[in-house]
Amino acid sequence: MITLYSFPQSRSLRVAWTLEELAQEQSQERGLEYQCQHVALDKGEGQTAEHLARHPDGKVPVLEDGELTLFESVPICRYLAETYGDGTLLPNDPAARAQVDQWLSFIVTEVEQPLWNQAKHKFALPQDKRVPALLPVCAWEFQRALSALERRYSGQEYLVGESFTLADIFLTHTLSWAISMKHRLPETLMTYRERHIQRPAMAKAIAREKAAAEAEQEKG
Ligand SMILES: N[C@@H](CCC(=O)N[C@@H](CS)C(=O)NCC(=O)O)C(=O)O
Repeated sequence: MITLYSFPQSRSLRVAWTLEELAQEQSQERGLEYQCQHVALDKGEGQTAEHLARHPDGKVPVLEDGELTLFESVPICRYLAETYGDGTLLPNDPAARAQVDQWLSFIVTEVEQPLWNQAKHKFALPQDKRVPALLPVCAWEFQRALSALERRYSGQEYLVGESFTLADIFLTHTLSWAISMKHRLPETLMTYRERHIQRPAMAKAIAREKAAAEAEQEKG
């Protein structure tokens, strides 16, 4: 059984979305099943010995698949697509696969980082470690990353080739994060995000993480 350790509105949604896309790819007989286990990061549950044994820094996402425990959203999603996919989310062709990897790397190192730094210096770091003067720098860096992105993305349906890949999951998720932090996106990227956010697998992934959180709350 696959277990995803998750928290709503966090990077674990990338994994839940990947799992839901793969569940749709699979034939009825093989159907990919997984459970979502909420980690109450807001109540310090990430730092318990139990969770630190799964993730050395007490974060989500973490994936368990049988004997395997993995952390970090990129390798988790790549592992899932490689193991359970049909070559769509992560193409088999080396050149197309390298292009997906190129975008994954660009998204997490260039596009996501200014957002994460902004979040850290706004609320995530301990109060005495926050440097408010960095906030405008983060906003500038994010816009710069978007400009770079726009030099390669000019309104096509998908980032790589003719089908939806992991690169689209990561970019759509990261753009949604930017919107939640009140960043302005260029029209082409707004249209791109709106198109992909409507995928049924995305709605299912959000619902799964939310249900897991509610189930934990009910337990008290
Ligand atoms: N690079 C990691 C980032 C993981 C991460 O920072 N997760 C956040 C939620 S989005 C977290 O668990 N934060 C809790 C904490 O910092 O203690 C990934 O992509 O999986």
